[in-house]
Amino acid sequence: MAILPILETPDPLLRRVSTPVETITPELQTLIDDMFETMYAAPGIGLAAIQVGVPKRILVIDLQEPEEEGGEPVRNPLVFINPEILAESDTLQTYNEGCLSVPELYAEVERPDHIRARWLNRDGKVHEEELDGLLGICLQHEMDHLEGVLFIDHLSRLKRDMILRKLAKARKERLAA
Ligand code: GNR
Ligand code: NI
Repeated sequence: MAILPILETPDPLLRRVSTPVETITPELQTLIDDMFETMYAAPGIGLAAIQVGVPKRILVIDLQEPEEEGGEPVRNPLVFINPEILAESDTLQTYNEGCLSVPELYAEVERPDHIRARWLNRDGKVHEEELDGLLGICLQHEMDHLEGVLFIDHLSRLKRDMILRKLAKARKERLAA
């Protein structure tokens, strides 16, 4: 297992459209294991393969929500290969999103509040389910990565430019330090 470097905007790879997985090989299983290790270490609740530089339609998600208030987080690792959205609700929900590839910045993003999705799990078995709440949001955020889309693309031009300026400034300060 290995922790992989996470690409950050404006890395042009993050804008690539990822290609479908044709066969689930042992190499892909290793990549999936490494993606989980990388996501848990970050820490994050989701990760798309392109965020570690691999343009394939693979996502991992683990919301790590405590089963009860104040309890220890329970691990629930989910793998989504070649995910598709079959339907989405007209009703929207807003969530203060962040992204490991847009470090330290959060913004309110509006998305359908539930979706029907189909995907393959790590064994290649087909799943189809209605997803809502944070899992629905996270899957939509990760699926955007497969199309080269970042959460900041959903914001107004003004807000996005403000965020990109902040990022460039932080980067400059980091280099100067
Ligand atoms: O860790 C993450 N948290 C998060 C919070 C709100 C909405 C989406 C996310 S996904 C993000 C990890 C990430 O960048 N995945 O691509
Ligand atoms: Ni992200």
